[in-house]
Amino acid sequence: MGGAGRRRGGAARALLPLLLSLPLLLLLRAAGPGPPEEVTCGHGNGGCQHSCEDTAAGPECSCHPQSELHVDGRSCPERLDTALEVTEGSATSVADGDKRVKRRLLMETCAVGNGGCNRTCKDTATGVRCSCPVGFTLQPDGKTCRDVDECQTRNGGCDHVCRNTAGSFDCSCRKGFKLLTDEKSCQDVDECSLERTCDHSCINRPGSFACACNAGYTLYGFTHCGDTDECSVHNGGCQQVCVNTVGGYECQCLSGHTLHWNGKDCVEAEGAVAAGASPRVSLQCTRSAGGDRCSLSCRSGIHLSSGLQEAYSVTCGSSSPPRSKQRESAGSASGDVASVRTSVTFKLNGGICSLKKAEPFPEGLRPAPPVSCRAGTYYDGAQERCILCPDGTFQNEEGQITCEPCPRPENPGVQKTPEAWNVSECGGLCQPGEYSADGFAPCQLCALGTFQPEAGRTSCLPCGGGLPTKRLGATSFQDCETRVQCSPGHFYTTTHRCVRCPAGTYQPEFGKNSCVSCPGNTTTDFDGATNLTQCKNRRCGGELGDFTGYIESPNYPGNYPANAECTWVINPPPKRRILVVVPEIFLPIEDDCGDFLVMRKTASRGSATTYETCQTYERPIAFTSRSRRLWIQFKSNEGNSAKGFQVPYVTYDDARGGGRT
Ligand SMILES: [Ca+2]
Ligand SMILES: [Ca+2]
Ligand SMILES: [Ca+2]
Repeated sequence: MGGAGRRRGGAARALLPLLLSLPLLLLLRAAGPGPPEEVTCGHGNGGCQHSCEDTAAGPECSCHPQSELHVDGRSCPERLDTALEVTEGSATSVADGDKRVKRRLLMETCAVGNGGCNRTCKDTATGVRCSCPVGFTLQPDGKTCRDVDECQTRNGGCDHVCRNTAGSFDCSCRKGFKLLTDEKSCQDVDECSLERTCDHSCINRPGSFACACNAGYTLYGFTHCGDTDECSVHNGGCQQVCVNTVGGYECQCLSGHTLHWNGKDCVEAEGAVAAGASPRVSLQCTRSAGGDRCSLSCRSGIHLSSGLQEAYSVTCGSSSPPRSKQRESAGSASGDVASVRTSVTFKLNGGICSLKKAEPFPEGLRPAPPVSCRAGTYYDGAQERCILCPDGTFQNEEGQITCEPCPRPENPGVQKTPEAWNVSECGGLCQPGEYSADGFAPCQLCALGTFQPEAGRTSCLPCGGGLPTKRLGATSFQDCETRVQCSPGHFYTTTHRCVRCPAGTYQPEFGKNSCVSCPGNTTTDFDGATNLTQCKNRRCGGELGDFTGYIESPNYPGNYPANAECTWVINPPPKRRILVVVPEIFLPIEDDCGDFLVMRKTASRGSATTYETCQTYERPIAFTSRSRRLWIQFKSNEGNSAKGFQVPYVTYDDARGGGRT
């Protein structure tokens, strides 16, 4: 009430000069007795406080608009304040309307119930005034504040997502973009600038990225490159021996034969071997319990490299130096040996030696380069455009970065076509479905019961099992009239059955007679795989670095394999503690927590546990380990799989010194 009291006192003070002037005016009136004197406006304003007008009955007073003529007919008290002060004295003489005015003036102040204002209240000469903070608007009632939905106007200025909040709004960006410091603009994340994004090449794209592998490698798990086992399908197209190597493969020929210029066929050696010719290789296989025993003889150096599981790759001779990345087994031997004879056990697919050509990139997984160059051209990174294949080269695939050299005919008179999009355009080559003694025209169609998918070949492949073809000149095994149509995940055998692709291989297509080996060190969880994504790297676990490192689920960021069991140990140096960040973790939601990640002090279940989850969390969390060392385990069951996790950690100096151990 202090405010109201002051207000009333203020009004009284304003009236004071008027009240003081009243006795003087009354005095003037009282001086009236005696001889009647002519009173006019020209004399003392006729006694009027404001305006005076001479009439027949004498001067008539009136007041300025803000004032009201007093009952004395002369003075002009201020209209509003007069009413107020008068009502103070004699409540019975005022109208009800005046009561309301009084209540408003006396009671409605910011001190009482915030003046009815929703947010900010301010006293003014004409009453309270409500206002709202930034982000709110005052409603028509003059009191209530309501949030402004900024997102309704031009999306709040946000590039991507606008989310309205009380009094404000938030911009956010779609996955693969980051919010800039203006908190509105979104910019693509350049994943390629980060370490470990791709094994080989990385291609940044707006909102995403793609990985690509060097020739001879197959992309798996989205970012990894594993050697393509070209020999797993159609024997790599080799007529006799196919030798898979890391990043490539090689066709070789048996004793008495030399490799044809097409690198795949073998031709009978005539007379003496020309100087500098390909090293001759002799491979003879015999069936015995558990597999085929092969006897190999080479003229010069031999390189052995262990392959997948029980399979072994054999490279003979010195025509191509062993690749630096090639793993050599303990039994490898190399040197200037005139003739090496060794015995090697090969892993063979269902006893079939001749397999189909691999398709390293299934549809949809193959990454495209920034500019997709058509067949017959290649992408020049320096010029950033597509260039026609130069004379004597060809390119039969889109979006490549090189052109392949055309094969050289033994007859140099055969001309070559520039800008070739297919090896068969190099000039004079036999087309797919054809063959000739040297691979060049004139060519013959493949006989019934045989097919040839490649150009420039000297022979055709048999359908096997006595199967016929519908026509001459067949180009693929699908032209062979099989007795059943095999579905993906199966291959056709010479016994006319469809057999599930063995573990470690897959087949995405119908009607094939082979399965494709998984790339690199990957394998499938089960047999009958239909897709390259079912090839997974199972490697995981181990002792981790002292200061910094990361753990990731096997095959990350591809789905992790079934029945995985990985154990890591972080053992920091004395007086250091472990800080772990889990940016996100993807585990399928299962009732029984079949797949889980746990971090605790030791392998013992009762030891101090820092982290344990069997669920997906997409929001990042960071925590300090409860124990000085960490034992980390990830286990998956046979059920659903998911992307898993990549969890970085650092160890830091624990300044406090003490703490749990
Ligand atoms: Ca808002
Ligand atoms: Ca990107
Ligand atoms: Ca290879």
